[in-house]
Amino acid sequence: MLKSTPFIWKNGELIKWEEATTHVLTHALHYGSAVFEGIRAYETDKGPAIFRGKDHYTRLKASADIYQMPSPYTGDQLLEATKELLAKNNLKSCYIRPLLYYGYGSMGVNPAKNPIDVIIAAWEWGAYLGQEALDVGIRTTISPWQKFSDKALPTKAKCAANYANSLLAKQDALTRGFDEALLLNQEGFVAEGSGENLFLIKNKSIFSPPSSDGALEGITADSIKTFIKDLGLPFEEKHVSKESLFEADELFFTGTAAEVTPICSIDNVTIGSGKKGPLTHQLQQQYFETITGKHAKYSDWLDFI
Ligand code: PPE
Repeated sequence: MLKSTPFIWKNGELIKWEEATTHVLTHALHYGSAVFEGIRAYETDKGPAIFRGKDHYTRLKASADIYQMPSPYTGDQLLEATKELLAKNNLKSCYIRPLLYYGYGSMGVNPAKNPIDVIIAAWEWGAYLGQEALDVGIRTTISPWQKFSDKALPTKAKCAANYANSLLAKQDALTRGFDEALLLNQEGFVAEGSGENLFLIKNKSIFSPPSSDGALEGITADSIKTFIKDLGLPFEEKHVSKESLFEADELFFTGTAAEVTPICSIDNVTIGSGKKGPLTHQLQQQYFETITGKHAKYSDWLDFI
């Protein structure tokens, strides 16, 4: 169960969590006509800070634009609203879910006659795949569900509808006793996890699939790529074949929710040492230090409440 908080922000106001309900004929509930973000805030020595809030709200705007949803609020307004929400809820370390959706008013696929509602909810949410996942790593499987092509749905937009594909893959993985799914695209290259981007390490070089292979342009992945560049490590964006996965020295997932999660096996085949690898460990540590404000170099990424 979600750990509720006193308030949720909706259309410019703070309302009670229990009262943040919606009509059953809300358009988004029927047609997936919603775009959203997942953001985290962490406790730092200078108080709670939202990690890369501006970038998340920029991506929300981009998702909305792709679907021609005019947002009633600017990114800056939503970031301010997020700060107010966290302060009023007295939240320190938490997950933040902004959602822009077509509300109640008319049925039928055409969304245009519905109002656009905006909510921001925040609550305490620990490790997405469990603490052990971060320490030891997770067991993954290659999904029988293919990642949809960007010719079918824009993979760049974080649209609720995309997550039907993720849900099928995740559900299947869990049913078969794995922790998470890896989705391949139509060409057979790795796109991403059900809610994470993938990184591969081979002979001390780091690789990640291009977004054109069906991956969301992850903000966590972008932070990791920045660390890689600043540390002077070799990095290349390239197609990741299924075969190359099994030959990898290390594999890890990134995501706001999943943070930096090592992968220790795929379909019961051990990857590398079968434990968190040294480069994964280094980048994970750098990520945790950065989000908790321990690297002045990346302080621009933090918005204090
Ligand atoms: N790919 C997908 C499909 C995805 O959903 C996410 C985030 C990422 C990659 C990583 O993106 P970023 O968070 O910007 O690094 N998934 C969000 C939702 C997870 C959920 O179960 O809900 C998240 O991590 O917040």
